[in-house]
Amino acid sequence: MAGTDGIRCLLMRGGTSKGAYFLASELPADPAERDELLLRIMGTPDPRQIDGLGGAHPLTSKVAVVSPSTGGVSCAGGGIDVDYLFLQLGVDQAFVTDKQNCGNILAGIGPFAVERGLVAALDDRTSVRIRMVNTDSVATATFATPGGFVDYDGGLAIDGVPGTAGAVSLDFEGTAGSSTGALFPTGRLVDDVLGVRITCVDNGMPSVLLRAGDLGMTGDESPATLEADTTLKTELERIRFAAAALMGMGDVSDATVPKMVLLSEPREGGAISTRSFIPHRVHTSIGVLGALTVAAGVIPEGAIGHDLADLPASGAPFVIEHPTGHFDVDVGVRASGGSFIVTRSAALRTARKIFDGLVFPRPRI
Ligand code: NQM
Repeated sequence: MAGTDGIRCLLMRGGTSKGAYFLASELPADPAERDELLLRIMGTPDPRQIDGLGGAHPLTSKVAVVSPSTGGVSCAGGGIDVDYLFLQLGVDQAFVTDKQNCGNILAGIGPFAVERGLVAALDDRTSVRIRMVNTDSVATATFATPGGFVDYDGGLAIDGVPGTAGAVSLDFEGTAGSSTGALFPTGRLVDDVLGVRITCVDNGMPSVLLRAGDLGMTGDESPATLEADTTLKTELERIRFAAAALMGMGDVSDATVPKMVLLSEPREGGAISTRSFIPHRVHTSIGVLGALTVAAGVIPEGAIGHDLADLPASGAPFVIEHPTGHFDVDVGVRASGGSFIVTRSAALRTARKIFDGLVFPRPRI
């Protein structure tokens, strides 16, 4: 339990992110006490997170809290194995937020559930049904478990991670509108905010899609170039606040959503090119739910980005270009009575167990 003794923690790469994974029962039950402890474990606030596990970037300042399922049935009718609460921690600012979900850290949840004995692995392959507590939606993770043990090795390469590892397939249910209530939460495909045309969309990650060209950008700038552009960042933040109000999200000054995604025409044979502000640093690739959301957002004719996109043929992957390569997702959207329905959302990721042991939080300052 929390205190001066170490706390059991598994450090895992999930997709293109890295996080500290805990059993809920091994953290304080009180959320305020838990969050205060997690800040000390990760070394926040400090730009280098030198005294903790955090890696000095939002993509490596993440925590998963996992517990046996409290029961329930998914919208596809299956039972749930485990509950996963995602927490995003600040790096140089002392905040912990549960207002967003994370599909990259999700990739490690099934393996973690097996490692901790919450789910008994089958020989060969195991599927774990996960309730994503932040958005009350469900994902099924399937991965290799030869002889009943997780096999992290394999031949799948994902851009943004060196080498190859074992595939974790992620199938999502109920992502559309899971944070805001609707796939297009303003009720329109396009809104005009502060003179800029945007599409507000939520297929698991509330996001604002903008044409890079409308902001004077080409859309293939590096994350460092975009992060150094303070004029652009100020304008994006003003648009983000106004868009969030239209999306019914209220004051988002302390939230890491909505994400702001600059779109441009594909350059590498994909469907669309992206640069994602998450929302202040620029993603070195793109989030899982972020990618599912961009795909669902640009498919309908008339949405921002639709005319830039080279949409895949039916059944082919939707290839999202990002700063370190591409991410292929499987997303289906169909029109229904004046609105749009997401018919499938799925992606492949990899995960790797890096360290399993006790973490010793730095003392209170
Ligand atoms: O969109 C970063 C990540 C994410 C989120 C962020 C994610 C997702 O890559 O599902 O994975 O957008 O803050 O870890």
